[in-house]
Amino acid sequence: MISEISISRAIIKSFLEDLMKNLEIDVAVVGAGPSGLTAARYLAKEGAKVVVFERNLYVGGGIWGGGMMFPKIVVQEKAKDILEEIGVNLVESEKGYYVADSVEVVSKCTSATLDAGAKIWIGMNVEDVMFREERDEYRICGVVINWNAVELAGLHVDPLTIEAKVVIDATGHDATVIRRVLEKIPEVRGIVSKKIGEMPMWAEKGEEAVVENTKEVIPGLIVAGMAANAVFRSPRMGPIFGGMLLSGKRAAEIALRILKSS
Ligand code: 48F
Repeated sequence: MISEISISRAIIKSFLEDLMKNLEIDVAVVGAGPSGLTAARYLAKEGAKVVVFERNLYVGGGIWGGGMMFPKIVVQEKAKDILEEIGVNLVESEKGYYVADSVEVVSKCTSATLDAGAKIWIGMNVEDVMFREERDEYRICGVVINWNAVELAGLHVDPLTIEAKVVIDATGHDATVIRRVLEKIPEVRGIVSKKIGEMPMWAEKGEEAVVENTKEVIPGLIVAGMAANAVFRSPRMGPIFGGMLLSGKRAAEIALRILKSS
């Protein structure tokens, strides 16, 4: 006999336990695209307590669609080990251009991130951040979350909060977290571009820039992936993903340094 109530109890109990255990974490990664998943994997591997918040009901961000919905992505030599170490098959198409199946990339990146010990919560929108003012400086110290369904329905429902020592904005082209911070705290505008949004396509420049732009822009807040190029007005690069993976790895290294010094 199958009891509907036992099924409900299992789900409610298990997720509430997850929530309760993760009200205070080391790193909140916002966005489960290539940069966010990679950052979370490397952080969790080093023992950090990490949750990835993804507003869609699915992970992977822009990986699935490959190039114009041809489900393939390209990575270059310098990033290929990030995929190879989790078992993604890469085929050299032309010298230095490695192609992978986009569904395989999403699946293996996700599974490796979970296996490393990170939590991934879907359907959850990060609508704001928590901050404190210390010694004339603003520090970001957590995320403000709500069900994305609430946002989409336009309902007035107050959110809940998760305290995090570091927040990584890996929200892609929209750069939603840093955008919200700058709307509310215009004083920090001086450190990033006045206008947020990436420049048109220039793959080589965009790929270099996305790694350089991955940094702590406000104490406690790191930008990674396409969000980093949007903040610093660097070019887009289309379906080459090495920069996204390297940016995620770099975001993890920066976050680990912050965690060690805190
Ligand atoms: O867009 P996305 O894949 O970001 P990324 O890691 O990678 C960019 C590439 O996919 C591609 C590219 C490569 O050449 O340019 O575009 O920088 O993933 C971002 C994820 O963040 C989620 C969004 O649904 C997507 O899955 N997201 C955005 N805002 C929020 C969010 C938010 N406020 N709360 C939760 N999730």
